[in-house]
Amino acid sequence: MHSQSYPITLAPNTVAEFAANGFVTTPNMLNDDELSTYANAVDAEVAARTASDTRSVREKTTYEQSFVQCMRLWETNSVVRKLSCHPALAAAAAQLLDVASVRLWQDQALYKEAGGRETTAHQDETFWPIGSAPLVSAWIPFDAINQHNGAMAYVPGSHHVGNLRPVDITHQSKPYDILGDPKLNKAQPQWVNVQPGAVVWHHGLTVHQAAANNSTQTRRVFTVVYVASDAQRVKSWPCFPLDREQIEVGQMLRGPGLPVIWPQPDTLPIPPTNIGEKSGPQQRAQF
Ligand SMILES: O=C(O)CCC(=O)C(=O)O
Repeated sequence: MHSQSYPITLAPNTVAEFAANGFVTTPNMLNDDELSTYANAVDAEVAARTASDTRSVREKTTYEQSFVQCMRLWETNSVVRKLSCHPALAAAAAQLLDVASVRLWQDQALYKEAGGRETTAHQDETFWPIGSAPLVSAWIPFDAINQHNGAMAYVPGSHHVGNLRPVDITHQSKPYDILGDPKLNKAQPQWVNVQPGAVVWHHGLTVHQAAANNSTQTRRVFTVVYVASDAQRVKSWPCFPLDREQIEVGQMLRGPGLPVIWPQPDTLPIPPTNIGEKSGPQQRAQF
């Protein structure tokens, strides 16, 4: 058992809902001051990283039309670092996964521009060589989001079916129609409207998608992905956060790029020095 008490203890029915459905919303996780501080910091970081990109949505690739994706902001922005390592969120992740300790797997801004297309249905964890290690994403909206401006939809219980075929969400090849996978037994995705301050959590194997943004404003979302601290690499295929730490197949995750954030460390983690281009918007399709 961990020795730190949780900053926010989740209600048993929240944990049970996540275990049953593979997604759950937790309201009031961030107050208004925190939200505006973090939203401003993420806005600034996204603006800096995309400053030289003057293309309109229509001029972008199919994948880029789903969102502007900027990854590992915690490594380059000390304010965003506080959000990515937020103890209440990391502790909530540990409670949902029912593990004593979690690491930061990645963070990212997913800004769906006005007119941006839908996000193709997929499972996250099939993209990464860590098998089915306990993994959960916090989807943190900075604005109210509904089906009109890019809400997410989740297939209830789909995390129980295990790793399905990876979906090429970049559309460089025809994406696998995961919603038609026989293992899902025609289960339909459920749309989730969300207010700023809330967090929507989804399990690494929950099938999910997002609606197009038919509004005139950018849909601003930040996500933090947490993985059980004792997860191991199980495949050798390239994966930036594992390769950077020289983690081989069969070895446990470790290193400054994959810091333990629950239990809360004494000080904020110090990011790795070899950030490179992989922390910028060039780092695509590594959901
Ligand atoms: O926000 C989106 O459009 C997609 C998000 C997503 O797929 C995820 O957070 O895993």
